[in-house]
Amino acid sequence: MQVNKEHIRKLDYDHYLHPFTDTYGLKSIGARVIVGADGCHISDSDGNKILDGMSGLWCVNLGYNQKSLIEAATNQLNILPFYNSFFNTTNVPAVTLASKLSEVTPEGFERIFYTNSGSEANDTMIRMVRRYWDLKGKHNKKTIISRWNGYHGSTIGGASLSGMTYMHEQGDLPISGIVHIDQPFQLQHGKPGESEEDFGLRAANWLEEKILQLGQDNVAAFIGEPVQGAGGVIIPPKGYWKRIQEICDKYDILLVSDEVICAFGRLGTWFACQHPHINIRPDLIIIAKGLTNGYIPMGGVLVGKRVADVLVSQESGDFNHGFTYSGHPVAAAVGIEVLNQFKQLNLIENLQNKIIPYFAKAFDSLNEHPMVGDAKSIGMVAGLELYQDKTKKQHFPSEFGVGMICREFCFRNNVVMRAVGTRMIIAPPLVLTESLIDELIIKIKKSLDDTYKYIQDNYK
Ligand code: PXG
Repeated sequence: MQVNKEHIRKLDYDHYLHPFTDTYGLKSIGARVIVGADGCHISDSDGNKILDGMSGLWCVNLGYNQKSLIEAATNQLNILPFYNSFFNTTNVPAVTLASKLSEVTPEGFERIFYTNSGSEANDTMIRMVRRYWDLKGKHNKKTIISRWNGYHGSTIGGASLSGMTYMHEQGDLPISGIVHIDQPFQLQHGKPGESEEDFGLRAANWLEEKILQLGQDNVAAFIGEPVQGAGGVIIPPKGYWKRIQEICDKYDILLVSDEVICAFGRLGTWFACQHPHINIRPDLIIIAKGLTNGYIPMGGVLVGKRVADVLVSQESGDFNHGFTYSGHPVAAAVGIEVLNQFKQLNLIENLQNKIIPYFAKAFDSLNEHPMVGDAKSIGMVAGLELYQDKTKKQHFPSEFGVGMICREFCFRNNVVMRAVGTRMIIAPPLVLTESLIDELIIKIKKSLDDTYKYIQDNYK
């Protein structure tokens, strides 16, 4: 597609306020204009074909140009482009998707509340767990515990649950009734000589300490991402989630698994809570992104039996919550086709048997780079640390902005990688082939080399 880049950039600056962006700063750089996509690559207005190591934004798991998804949306637009699910009405795709989801969800998950995004799903979750405890007659059980550096969205509720202080600083957040504990990140919080298991136990016990401090009768739920995504791909230590589950059981706290990134095969299982390294029995699962392959917005709260039974009981009455587009028929039609594609492509088995082991080995090889340490993956998500001295695990001074330098070189080398501080992370499409994994790793290595050289030339 031919576009006049400078014209688009001017309109962009004049009219479009981007998410999480310093608009003034963007003016001098100019936004990168993405004009098309094919398979696992995106293309920009300069004609570059860029391997998308971030699946759009953790969502285009089946890649771009999936004809069957496009047809599903187009057909549904012709049949019924919209109708709401309020006032005792429903629509066929929303019902069909809900029932098909229940075939792949963990046992006990038969119901979904639809939203349009992960943030809305988490806001829904806050209202739902508080409503649950009210209906149980435990009116003080309102506080939700989450984690510093977790990410749960950008609405008032989602941003409050998120543990990003730079978000809290804007808009007087968090709202009341949301508190945080530290993240289970051994590189940050581990003690010298501490084993992974010991750290996992110690980090999980921060939840128990917080519950005891607040009083168990005041705590409604604990929410966490099985593997933290936006915070920098923080893979939890062994034993962490097992202990979290025990604590939630012991103190009668609902467990919420935020799988907006980690569901739909990202870890190699349908849902992240089913992965052997996580292995939890959540009460609620938050989904979005991969549900519709990012082609059209949709999210939801998967509601487990314990909460569902109370919400749908004869005594409970209306749940006064919902969105115009809850259960949007076009989004639901795409969601159904995503599930079909997973089955047709035999994706989960293919990931487990072939692609994930290949990806894990390839990503691990990045540890050989002089600037890289702690390169680690789980399923199809991975992160590494950029070190000034990797033997001492010493980082570059933060003013170097080493992550941002590396991200820019990645773009120049036609691969998308995301920078989080000194961490570089990827979550490539799940339909990546072995040869595309090779392409990905070659491009990442070149970008690391370029970053290394740039720093040596400029900061000695
Ligand atoms: N929960 C999790 C775990 C997420 O990763 C949300 C909720 C919110 O979803 P919506 O659809 O409202 O954006 C997310 C979203 C990043 C980045 O920079 C990550 C997300 C969103 C935007 C940027 O890595 N995750």
